[in-house]
Amino acid sequence: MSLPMDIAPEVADALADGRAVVALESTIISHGMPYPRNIETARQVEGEIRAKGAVPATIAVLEGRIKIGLDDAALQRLGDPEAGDIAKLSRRDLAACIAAGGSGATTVATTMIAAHLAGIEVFATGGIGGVHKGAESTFDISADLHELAETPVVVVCAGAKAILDIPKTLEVLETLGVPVTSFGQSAFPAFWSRKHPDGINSPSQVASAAEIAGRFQTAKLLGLRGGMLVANPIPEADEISNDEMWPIIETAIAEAAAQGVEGNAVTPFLLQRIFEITGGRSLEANIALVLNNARLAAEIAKSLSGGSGNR
Ligand code: PSU
Ligand code: MN
Repeated sequence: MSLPMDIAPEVADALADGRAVVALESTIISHGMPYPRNIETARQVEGEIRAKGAVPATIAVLEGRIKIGLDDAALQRLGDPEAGDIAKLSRRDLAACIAAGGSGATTVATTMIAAHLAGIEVFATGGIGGVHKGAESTFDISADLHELAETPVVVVCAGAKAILDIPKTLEVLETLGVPVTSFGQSAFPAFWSRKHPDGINSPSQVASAAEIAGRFQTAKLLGLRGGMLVANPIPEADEISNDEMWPIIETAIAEAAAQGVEGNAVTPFLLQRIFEITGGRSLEANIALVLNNARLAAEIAKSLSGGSGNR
């Protein structure tokens, strides 16, 4: 039995030449943004990475095979609700989906697994999953956190989604020994906003992509297992203030609880409700921060590949 994985020729060539490649997830397409902006955004994110001289590799599972790099038809299949159901695949779901020949979108956790299998070291997303508010009774803690402790991939995000309990998320990352750093500021960013209202700081701060690459290479030399989390604040022009977001987040969480939403449906439900309550503004901010993360991830990938971009 061989590894059921197909690497797009453009990505395979770049990897063979040691050029910069950036992995991208697909849950954000299938379960994180409404159609058709989800597909437009996926293409735009790939475009930002190319403009920086790196090669994008969007990852998903289609008909039982891990796809590293998606064509237009695959993006349509993942993003268009009328094209059929797409599962949300976290670590526990991956082998079952592949063994059954199924299709699904990869979360941060499973995108890291697939990127590592393909030899990709850098991955850009929006916000990682984390410890949900009320986790002391629900135990809802994303598998993304454990994956960061296991799999050697640099994940660039805009912090944990502000629907989460960010202090508890940082505590769990500390317990798991995951290096966490903020880019260009001390505060740990809160996804739609550059700072958390309670002024929560990252355990460390970096000023350049080269510094991030240096830390990752050092961790590998030391034989430390796992990845790194880079928290890149949303650009100032695109942020939504905490004053505005916080009551909206509280409302969405209360609705989820009242409707008994649980398990892996919680995050998509909250994102959709916040989109509706903000009249679509949360989506514009989400797109802006993903594009911003893609640019930084491309710079990190170039640093790791010895500065060589797409020649
Ligand atoms: N970032 C976004 N939108 C998303 C997600 C991240 O901007 O939809 C997805 C990621 O795939 C992440 C997942 O891994 O939400 C977390 O889901 P859960 O809380 O069920 O682990
Ligand atoms: Mn969960």
